[in-house]
Amino acid sequence: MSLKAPIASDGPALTAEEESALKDVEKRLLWISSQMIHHANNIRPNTDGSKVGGHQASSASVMTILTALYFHFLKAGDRVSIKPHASPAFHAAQYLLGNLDRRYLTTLREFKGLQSYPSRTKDPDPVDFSTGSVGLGAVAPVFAALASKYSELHFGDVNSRRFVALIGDAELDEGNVWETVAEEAIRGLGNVIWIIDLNRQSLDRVIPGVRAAHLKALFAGAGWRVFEAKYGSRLTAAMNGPHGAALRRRIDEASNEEYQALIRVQDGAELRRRLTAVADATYRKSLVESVRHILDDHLREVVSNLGGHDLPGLIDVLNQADAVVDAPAVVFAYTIKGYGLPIAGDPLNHSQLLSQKQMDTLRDELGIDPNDIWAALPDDSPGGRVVRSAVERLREQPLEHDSLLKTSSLPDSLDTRHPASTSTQEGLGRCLARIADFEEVRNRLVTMSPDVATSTHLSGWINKTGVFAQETAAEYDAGSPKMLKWNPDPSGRHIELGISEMNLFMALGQFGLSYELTGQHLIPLGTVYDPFVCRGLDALIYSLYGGARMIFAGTPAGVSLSPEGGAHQSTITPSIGLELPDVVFYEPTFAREVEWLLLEAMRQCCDRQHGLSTYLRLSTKPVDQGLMTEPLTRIGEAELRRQVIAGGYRLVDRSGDRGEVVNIFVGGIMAPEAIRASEMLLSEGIAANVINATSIDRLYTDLRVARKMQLKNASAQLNLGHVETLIPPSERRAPIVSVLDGASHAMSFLGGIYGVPMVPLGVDQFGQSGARDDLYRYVGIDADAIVNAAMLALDLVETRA
Ligand SMILES: Cc1ncc(C[n+]2csc(CCOP(=O)(O)OP(=O)(O)O)c2C)c(N)n1
Ligand SMILES: [Mg+2]
Repeated sequence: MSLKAPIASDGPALTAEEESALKDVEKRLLWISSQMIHHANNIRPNTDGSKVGGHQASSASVMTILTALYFHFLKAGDRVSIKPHASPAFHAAQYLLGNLDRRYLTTLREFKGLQSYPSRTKDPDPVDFSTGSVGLGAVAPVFAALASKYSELHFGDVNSRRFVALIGDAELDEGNVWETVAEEAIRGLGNVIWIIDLNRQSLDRVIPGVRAAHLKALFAGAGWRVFEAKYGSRLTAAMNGPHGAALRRRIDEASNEEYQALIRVQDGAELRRRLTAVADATYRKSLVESVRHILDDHLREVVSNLGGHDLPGLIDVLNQADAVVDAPAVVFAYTIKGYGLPIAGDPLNHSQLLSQKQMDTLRDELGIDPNDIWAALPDDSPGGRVVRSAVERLREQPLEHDSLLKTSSLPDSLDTRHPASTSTQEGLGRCLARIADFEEVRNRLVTMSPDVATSTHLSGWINKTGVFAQETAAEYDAGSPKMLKWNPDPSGRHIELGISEMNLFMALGQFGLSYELTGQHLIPLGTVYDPFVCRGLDALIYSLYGGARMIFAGTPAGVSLSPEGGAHQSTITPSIGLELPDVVFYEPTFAREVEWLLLEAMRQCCDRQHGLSTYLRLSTKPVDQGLMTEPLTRIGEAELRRQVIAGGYRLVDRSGDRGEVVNIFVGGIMAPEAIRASEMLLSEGIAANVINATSIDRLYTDLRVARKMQLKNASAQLNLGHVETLIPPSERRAPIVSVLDGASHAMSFLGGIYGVPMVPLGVDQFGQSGARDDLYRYVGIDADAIVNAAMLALDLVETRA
């Protein structure tokens, strides 16, 4: 492993006065964040006796780094992700910077107060990236940097600058981190800086072994530039002094556990004894010499003087990392968890809290006025002046022109021509190829896929808009005719990622926040094989939690993908789509529906206040588009379109037919089977309506909203929204059958709307290879199964009566 040789620092070195003023800021941050946690746990009345928590040690670990960042290094336009457990430290910094009202300092982890982990959407101060699930907040800025680079290359102007992540060292255990580090698409992003808070502690333990060297090698191997802030200036001076090489060897070779134990030894003489207790006599002699000039009282301070707590050294390394322009940079900042607190370096300090007595001592040590414990630094003090200049440096400049795509710029219709029989996946591909003709929309739409662009029908779009790369790729077979033009170039509008669904959803999320993070509005649309939505689920949840607006197609879905077999057949994804907040789930049947839904999904992405993300679950199953003609004529195009978006429509309306009534709700591409079943039932004298549930999510939301209204006001008129159109009053006692190429549970709420017997059909086992009809029969969602279910549903009504 070769570390990059130190290069001349780009920024000016820190003067002694600046260092002293920054130290004042650091001390104030340490106090305020520790006191915020102390207040939440020990002073604020605890109504239910549950543990509040708040991580004083994790916050203290990054105090020097945060000070260096916010009060020296960062500038306007920099976007920063903060490790989850440093939330109090982050809020303390925002308080000093004037971005957080003082009254919030006593509200950590309180309802409507400061969130336990930084939250973009719920914290009152400006959080760039939500964090909490370790590993995800680490990589978010990398994809935001890619969105920024993309925007810069397409629009020339962004208000973002550098993307910084402050990461706990145990976050590097998460596989998603390495999926991102190795991702080809992020290569060359010179404005990404990761700072690893290397305290060698996680939640339960001191991390064993010499992992730092291994981790550095992994980054370097992936093309990242690696820097370290290992030893502070006092320790470095001792290591460079007489016999200093022995001291360096002793500390370099100590295991993490031994080093943590050494720095906890309070008594200087005992620390000297343990530090020099090595077997080899010559080595021992040199060691004794190396620390002879350090007084017992100072020895602990010198031995624990790590680079992550040394402001001048840290700032110098940050400047070096900043000077890198051709690759992401990572800084390994060696720290002590709980630095500056009596719990420093204790292996069990993750959740430890200081006692009142310890807090009193800390307050006096840090020079805090006991009568004004929340005071910020006075404006006319050296620390106060540092804060004021930071405030100026961090003042944001909006872009000259608002980049938000207006909904009025979206075409009303795409007028795409679809074949007589086609699938929803092909429908999406054709619609996207058509959208490429609408310049304003094309400019803001960016597609992405984890190595499945062609197999999810993005080729038409790609042929018209190109593949994105930060630099033009060499073309080796120019001139030969090609079905697919794949010439990566900065003007391209499709981003091809490696096979990492985590990266896909992280990228979708950050591109989906591009308007907020870079000033340039982008509408990201991703395609992913539907079963692998689950593989990127954590990143999907993360992106939604952070407020991103995006569109993705899970395609192909279900056992309808018949010969492909069980490993590729999704079952539980409709429930995921239905249950996740801030995303609306659709499962269309016809290509026209796809067109309407796509335009609606884009409209939602333009609405930064109330818009939702959209999940389209699609299929490769060809469906006779003629089956839509009758409802189109009966309902009328504009109204049908409204109903498709609202969650469903009556695909087969038997209200004019005689006989017992049953309502068949069908999710997406099972519609042909449901229609066939309805015809079979009609010959038995049963009037089976087929309701195409384009969005079980929208229908369930209608139900929830109605019930909530009823809970508030029992006498209020029941309003079930669109459901009332789907089931007219005369049919509200009719039993229901639901059919889904997915787990049956997802639609099983429908019976509860009007309290009728219901038989849900779906795929409740893992799939397998086979012809489509064989599989439908096997799992029980074919027309015969639907007929049987309808009979049973009618029987249930009678039994009940
Ligand atoms: C995905 C995930 N798994 C588990 C946790 C629980 N957890 C919270 S902090 C932590 C250890 C973090 O260690 P590190 O990143 O080194 O931060 P430090 O506490 O040392 O500052 C764990 C396992 C989590 N927040 N997220
Ligand atoms: Mg740690």
